[in-house]
Amino acid sequence: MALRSALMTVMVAAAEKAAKALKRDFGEVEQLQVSRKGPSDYVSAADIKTEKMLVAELTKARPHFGFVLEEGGTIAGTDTEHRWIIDPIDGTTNFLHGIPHFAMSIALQRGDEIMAGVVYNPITEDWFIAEKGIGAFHNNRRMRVSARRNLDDAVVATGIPHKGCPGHDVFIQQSQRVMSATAGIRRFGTASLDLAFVAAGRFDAYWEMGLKPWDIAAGVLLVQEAGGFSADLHGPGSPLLTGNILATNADLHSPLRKCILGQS
Ligand code: LIP
Repeated sequence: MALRSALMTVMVAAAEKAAKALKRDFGEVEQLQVSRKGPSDYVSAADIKTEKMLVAELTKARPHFGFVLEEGGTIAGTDTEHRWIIDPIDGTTNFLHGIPHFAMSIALQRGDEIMAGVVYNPITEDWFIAEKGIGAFHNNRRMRVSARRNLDDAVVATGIPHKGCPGHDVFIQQSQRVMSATAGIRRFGTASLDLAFVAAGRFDAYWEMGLKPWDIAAGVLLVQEAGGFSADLHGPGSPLLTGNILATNADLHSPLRKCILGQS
């Protein structure tokens, strides 16, 4: 990246530092695939270790900001306006299975607004970054959401509720409608990268239900700064609060929403 703000420099440096250990851990997980016990304890340790490193680095740079963490919960800062929202390994199931499609997701929130976001896949070394009002970038290139206008041509990413989570029946009905109206559905397993791919114009849209703020906080800003928008799937609420998201360009939003929800 050619020009970076001081804030983005801090976020990228923290991710770079934590990525070194995470890459080694991923290498280890790849080795452990063939063992009968599997690498799951190892992966939760990697998750916690990465989060601790990110917290330590970000605290060094901005000592008063709070945190909303996937693993460590909420930590109040003395600056109550600013908080980091972090998923150290988004796409844990992929990581666990040695699939190199996962990311660190780091967002900075001020009040209710996401001001900056970094989604970084340390294996492919893909950086997706955005700052409010400045734009969204994939490595050094500015991102734009896709310009497709017809559902027929759209490739739509989604997420399937995990075993034990509610919504399997609803999801099957939704995907049945989407698969007969679009060019295809993709399920890659990492919400932050799904949103980054919408921002990059690779996916025309993405929807998922039951997400947590750390899965989508950075990605929502990537899409917004790339000219698209994210909304709650069902109504006016913020997807960061409801966990149900539809992210796409302005043309596809309404027809796709109606299609997903089965409204004529
Ligand atoms: C996961 C997401 C994935 C979604 C899962 C889960 P985790 O995050 O990125 O796309 O389908 O429900 O939220 O748990 O790997 O950090």
